[in-house]
Amino acid sequence: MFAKTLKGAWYSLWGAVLLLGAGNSYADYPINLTRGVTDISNKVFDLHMLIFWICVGACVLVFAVLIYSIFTHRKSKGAVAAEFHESTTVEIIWTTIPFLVLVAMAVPATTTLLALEDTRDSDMSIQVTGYQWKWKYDYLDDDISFFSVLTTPREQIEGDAPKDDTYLMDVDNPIVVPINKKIRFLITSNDVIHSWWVPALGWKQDAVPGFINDAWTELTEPGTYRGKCAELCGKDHGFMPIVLVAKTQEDYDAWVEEQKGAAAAAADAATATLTMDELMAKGETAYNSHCAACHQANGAGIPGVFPAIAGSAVAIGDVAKHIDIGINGVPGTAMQAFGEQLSAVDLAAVITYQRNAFGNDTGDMVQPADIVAAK
Ligand code: HEC
Ligand SMILES: [Cu+2]
Repeated sequence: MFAKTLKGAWYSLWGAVLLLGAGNSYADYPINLTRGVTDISNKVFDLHMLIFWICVGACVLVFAVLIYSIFTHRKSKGAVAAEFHESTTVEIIWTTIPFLVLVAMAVPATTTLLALEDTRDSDMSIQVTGYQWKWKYDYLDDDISFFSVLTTPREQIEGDAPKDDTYLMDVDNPIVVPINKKIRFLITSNDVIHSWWVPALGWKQDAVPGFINDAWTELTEPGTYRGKCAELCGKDHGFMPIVLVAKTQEDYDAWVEEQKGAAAAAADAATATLTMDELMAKGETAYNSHCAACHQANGAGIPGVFPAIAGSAVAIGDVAKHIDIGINGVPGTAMQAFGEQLSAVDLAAVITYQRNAFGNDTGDMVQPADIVAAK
């Protein structure tokens, strides 16, 4: 019985060793913490290594003494147990040494933690808001605001198309920041708890409804850094990636101008009149990015959780009611207010799409102007 257990233990040990070895052979799948790309992420990495080596040192020392004692003072050699019960000297030694080790660890840990939390003297602030299941970025100094939504095509998710390298890690509008600027993030949520995490920055921060947590970063290299929501936040938790693009100041300024132009263009577009085909095409795209997570790509919903759009009393009934739900949502439910999230054009298109797809052949068209009027 014992021999059997022992054999089992050996197999498990070798299994674990083999697994670790296998993990190591993937170049981009390291076992250790990664260094990241910022000064802070490097500080965090160095702290981690320092504590790790202190632990290794303590472990080696303790086991060396233990093994030495067991071996040298064994019974067969006639060892007699020493009596040092209630020895003040021993008690002082084994209290002082661990205490000093802990202090030695607390100093660098506190220094790093304070640096991580120090959001003073930032050059710009971006508010990050988690939504089920997307992120919203508000540039508080520049009056830019947009949502960032997963763009991985449904076919890849459902296994009908090969997956790209950035599978589930692509969004329509990445968060763009300049390099060499201290950026303060104000992180919060609109519904449930999310967590904003880009590993290369060296930290993650919870997004809690009703609270604002802050964090900061300063990047030095232009590039694209990816992350995702790190808090289990509902059905599509794994579908709210983060793409952060760092640009040189010059490119960043150009991007800011572009965003302001895009806002003006959206305001112009809100007065246009679209054809049924245009509305349906735009509507399908908007539906798949913003509505299909809950109402499903085929409009069937998930019974008992998310109502079907196919044959829905709202989608084939009164248009005004449909527009109202689109703009204001249904308070207290997962049905969000899309009035702020989507442009008038996209909202008009998606409502037209819902009224004419999935067998809802109402023939109704909703124009951007109808949305503007309803707001
Ligand atoms: C996070 C999940 C979620 C997303 C995303 C979502 N909805 Fe909903 N939707 C709901 C829920 C839940 C309800 C039911 C609300 C209630 O209890 O009345 C609902 C109800 C509706 C209804 C009324 C259906 C009926 O028969 O009562 C319409 C219309 C609708 N949503 C349109 C949309 C549109 C348009 C979008 C995308 C722009 C969208 N929804 C995205 C969750 C969602
Ligand atoms: Cu989330």
